[in-house]
Amino acid sequence: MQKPQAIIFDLDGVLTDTSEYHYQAWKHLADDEGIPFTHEENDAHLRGVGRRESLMYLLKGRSVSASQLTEMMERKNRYYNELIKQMTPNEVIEGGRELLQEIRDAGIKTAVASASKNCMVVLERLELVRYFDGIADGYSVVHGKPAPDVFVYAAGTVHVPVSACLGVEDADAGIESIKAAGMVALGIGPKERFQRADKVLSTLARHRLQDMLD
Ligand code: B16
Ligand code: MG
Repeated sequence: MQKPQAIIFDLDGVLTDTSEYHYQAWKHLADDEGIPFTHEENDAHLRGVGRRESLMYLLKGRSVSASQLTEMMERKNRYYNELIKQMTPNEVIEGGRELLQEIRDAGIKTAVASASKNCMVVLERLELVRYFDGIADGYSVVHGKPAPDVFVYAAGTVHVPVSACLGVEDADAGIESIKAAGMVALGIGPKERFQRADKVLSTLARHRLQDMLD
């Protein structure tokens, strides 16, 4: 592809493996409630999906009141925060910092487009904030992935038209969001996970800018 003017990164599962922490927090809640829940289900149904939608999947049709729903979302978030408060800058993917610096040195803008309301905490724990020209997170837009809004918002933060942006995502819902925004999409993970990615890499670790563009 042509050199993009901006590269917009999803956070969880792309720049760091917080997706495992999200899984552990959901698993804790599922165990509390006596609901069976596996790693495979997490990968297939919850990856990159917002908090409320994730809980709706986890409940598997059990009927609960609105206040119970809120309490469960808060409980999962407490469990997740317990896990991420231990994070250190070592949990950035291998070579991630160097890759972000290389992108910036090439004159390409960098932004984050995360569904997470904990995005800033994670970026701060990882000491990554200074590598981004713009940040869009779970507080930035109303409609989450697969709606295009968070990627469009992120492009706006760096003043680059969507057609000149490359979006990077580990979740199929995120790839749908990138394509709906009118961007080129790079999927991170196994090829079978993605329906509409323009290119797929199994991981972003140990890669250079050129590997993302070839
Ligand atoms: P929170 P991303 C997503 O972040 C996660 O992949 C997903 O597992 C999580 O449910 C969602 O954020 C909401 O997160 O509960 O922290 O607000 O992959 O878009 O960076
Ligand atoms: Mg993700």
